[in-house]
Amino acid sequence: MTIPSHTSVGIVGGGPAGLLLARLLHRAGIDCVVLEARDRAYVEQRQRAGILEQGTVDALRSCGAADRLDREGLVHDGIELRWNRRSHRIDFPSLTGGRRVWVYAQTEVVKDLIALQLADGAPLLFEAPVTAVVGADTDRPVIHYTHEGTDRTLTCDYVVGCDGFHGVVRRAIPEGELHTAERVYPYSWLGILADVPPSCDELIYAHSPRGFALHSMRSPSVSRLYLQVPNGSDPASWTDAQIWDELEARFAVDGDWKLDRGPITQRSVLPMRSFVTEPMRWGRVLLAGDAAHIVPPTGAKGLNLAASDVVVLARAFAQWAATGTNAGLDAYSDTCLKRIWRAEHFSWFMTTTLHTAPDQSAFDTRLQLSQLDRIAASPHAAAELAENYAGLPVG
Ligand code: RFL
Ligand code: PHB
Repeated sequence: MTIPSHTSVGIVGGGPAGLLLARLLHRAGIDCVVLEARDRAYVEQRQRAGILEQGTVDALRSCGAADRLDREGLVHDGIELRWNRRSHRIDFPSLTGGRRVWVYAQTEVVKDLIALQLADGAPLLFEAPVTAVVGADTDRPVIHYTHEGTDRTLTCDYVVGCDGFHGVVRRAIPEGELHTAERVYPYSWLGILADVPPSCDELIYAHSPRGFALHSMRSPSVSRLYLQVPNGSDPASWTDAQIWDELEARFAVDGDWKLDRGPITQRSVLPMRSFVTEPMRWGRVLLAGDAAHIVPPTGAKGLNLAASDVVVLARAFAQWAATGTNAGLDAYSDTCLKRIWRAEHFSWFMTTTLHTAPDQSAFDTRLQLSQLDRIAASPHAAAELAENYAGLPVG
């Protein structure tokens, strides 16, 4: 493959944000190059999110990347909340005017987008770590990267940092220009993948005196489950039986529900953080997805926010390419931040309502239980949760 030395849009990072942006730009006839630090297998295997909102599914469909999603994705019309050994179902379509979500793993979205990109898309380079972006305030920002042992440069009209929370593009923006807001939570998740059919038809979010637990799934034969654990926990310090016992204790509910066990094939501990950097554009450098914001995973928003950022951005680039106007690019940051802050609030709300903090008082717990009771008692409170979870329209 010939690697160009100039492109319209240089995309740093081949995660969901970078890959979807590349696909949308390709469809709009705008040339771009994607530079990804890791190898293809690593990017395709990285276990992360599992829930797609309607807006994300619409975006994937709009660029021809949803064939397998439409065949294999599991449509979910609700979630179950558990607390005090009780259970309450939140029905999305009736509470949101018809919205629903899809269970389709981020790994699968990424595989689908990579396959399309390599088949007929713009150049996508793996093992091409970007070391720096210079000239954000000039007409021709330059990406410095290495590939096959050689230092290279890519000159761009615009650079988009889709390089995640630990990426380098954010550093191209002078420190004084960026404002960040952050919260680090005093607990983490131990996530497992298990070869066992899910013990539920819909996801279960459980509040318990022993801490939070979540039952999700990857397919009709693979379950994905999470346990709240202390920060710094070593995933290897738990035996499989201890993990299943703890999950069973936290999901305990009156009635005859049972948690089926199976071989655990993967486990990892993920810390939880809220983070927003503003603005998301400076000069000719723009940030999208986790490079600009992080949410704790309790609201299932991370991947969906990344997708909505790049939908807005792709529209702005299409307007710029067609008419030369920067209006969409100028509005990008403000447009996205409205949705981002809504998702930040919702993710914080779900996290702090369902988890038990190390210093939690009896008062804090009673507030959590009162809030959960309110959601069960009031269609208005339930609708507030459902609208946020199922996702607001991309705008
Ligand atoms: P990604 O997926 O982190 O992709 C960024 C890509 O950029 C590459 N990169 C570079 N490439 C070139 N040069 C450099 N210098 C580079 N530096 C980095 C990286 O290798 C990577 O491929 O960000 P993106 O595209 O914005 O997508 C966002 C989503 O991945 C993220 O919001 C969610 O997965 C968040 N998240 C979860 N969300 C959920 O809704 N549910 C979950 O269960 C869930 N689990 C998770 C998660 C995020 C995690 N991270 C980031 C620590 C579990 C983890 C471990
Ligand atoms: C997942 O399936 O990995 C998942 C689902 C919902 C969440 C977080 C993670 O809130």
